Amino acid sequence: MEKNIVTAAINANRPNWTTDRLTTRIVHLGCGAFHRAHQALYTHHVLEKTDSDWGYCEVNLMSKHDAALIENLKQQSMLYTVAEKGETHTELKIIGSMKEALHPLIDGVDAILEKMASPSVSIVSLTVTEKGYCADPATGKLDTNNPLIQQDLSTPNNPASAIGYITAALKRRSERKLPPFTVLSCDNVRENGHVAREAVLGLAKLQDAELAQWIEDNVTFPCTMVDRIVPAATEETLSEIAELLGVKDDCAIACEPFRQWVIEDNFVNGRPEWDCAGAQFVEDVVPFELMKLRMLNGSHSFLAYLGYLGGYAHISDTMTNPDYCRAAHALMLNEQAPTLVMPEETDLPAYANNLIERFTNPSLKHQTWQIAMDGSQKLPQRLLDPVAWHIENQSDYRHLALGIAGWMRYVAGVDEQGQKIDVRDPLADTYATIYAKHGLTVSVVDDLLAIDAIFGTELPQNPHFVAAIKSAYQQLLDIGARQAVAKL
Ligand code: CS2
Repeated sequence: MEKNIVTAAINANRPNWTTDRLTTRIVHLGCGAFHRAHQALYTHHVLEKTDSDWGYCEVNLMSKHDAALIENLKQQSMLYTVAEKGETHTELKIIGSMKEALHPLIDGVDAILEKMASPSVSIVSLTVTEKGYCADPATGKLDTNNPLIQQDLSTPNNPASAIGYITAALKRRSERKLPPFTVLSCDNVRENGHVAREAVLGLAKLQDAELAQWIEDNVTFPCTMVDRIVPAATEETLSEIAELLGVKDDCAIACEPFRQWVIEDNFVNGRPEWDCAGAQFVEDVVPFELMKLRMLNGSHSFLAYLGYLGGYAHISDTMTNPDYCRAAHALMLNEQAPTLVMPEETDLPAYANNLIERFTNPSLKHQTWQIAMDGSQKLPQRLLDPVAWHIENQSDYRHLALGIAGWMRYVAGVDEQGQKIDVRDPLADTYATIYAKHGLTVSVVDDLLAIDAIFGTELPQNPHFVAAIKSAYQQLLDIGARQAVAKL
């Protein structure tokens, strides 16, 4: 039976339109928590404020779990709730920007490619996480050894990766003489548009030179900076929202009130007026991306590894410890801010203060374990690029060094109390092999630094860097994370 959360909800802002108003003009790959609370919500606010008809076809490519979400959305007439949780007040919004949804396990691969190739579609956007780009994290180039890319290459009409889907759909459009779509990356990857372009063109070149040329000539890949803290939903979140809403919504998501979206205005086939909903269109997004990746995400990773090791389950818990709070602030202002070149009016100290406030929000249960995931994909842009800057400028980077050592200690897979850590990372097996050889000793550092997909080739050659990481790692072994953070 279809569940009508709009009529059942007792306590929420709700759309006064139905999906009939919408045309699928955007296909979104990766209908996870972040997308539901970010781009889909911006597009919903555009629908509220204008006579727009821009709607989404949501696509999840990966797991069975994702397929369940797609089924649930359909059950709920493509409506779901976003709970914006401030320190004391929660605002519920029912989001009405989704028109339809597809999953390869339910609808088949071809249905998705056809949707992406359909004339009404003008944008294909993505939130597929860092590893979804199948690129080498250190260089940003397509990793042709990635098993998903291997499948894309052997069966281009039955792709596996998001990059493979985009390339195959663009091929159909070029063959049918249809206009291209814009590829809009919304992931936390430095120069995300350029990485998406590298990956799509890299794959197309290996498949079909003519297609690669058509993509080069016709498709744009704007960069974006996306920001909103959206913890993965738990049963607890869902029941809390159900209580407020008056009905159970299996697709609901909770997040902070803050949101930001800075977009390079480079669309080949039209776009919604996202500026009406508070997005900022600029010529060059890269400085904003770097600011956010280094100041927000960099300190998030620092707090996640050292916080988890220190026994804290959530970011807001770590922030109750004044040493962690002070260290996060110092990391942002003393070691990340100086590496940035921002437009004149940017106030980085105010940005840092605001981040500290956002991290402190006790009603957001953002797990340190969740942020600790996929460190191999996150470390380069969050902590290693800034270290390279400090080495060049001969300045102090002890917070960054402790953050990197914290990651190394975390991937040991056992915490300071000897309990198992569930390490989730595409390179988890590599870490396990290294730790099996060395155990919890400082000698692991050399082998971890030798993973060039993360560290590249230059940093591990720098004796000062190696010494700094070894000393921070040894300190974690000797006195533990809480004391090491206190001593910074
Ligand atoms: C976090 C981000 O999980 C993580 O790695 O740092 O998801 C972070 O919450 C968002 O980028 C905030 O915009």
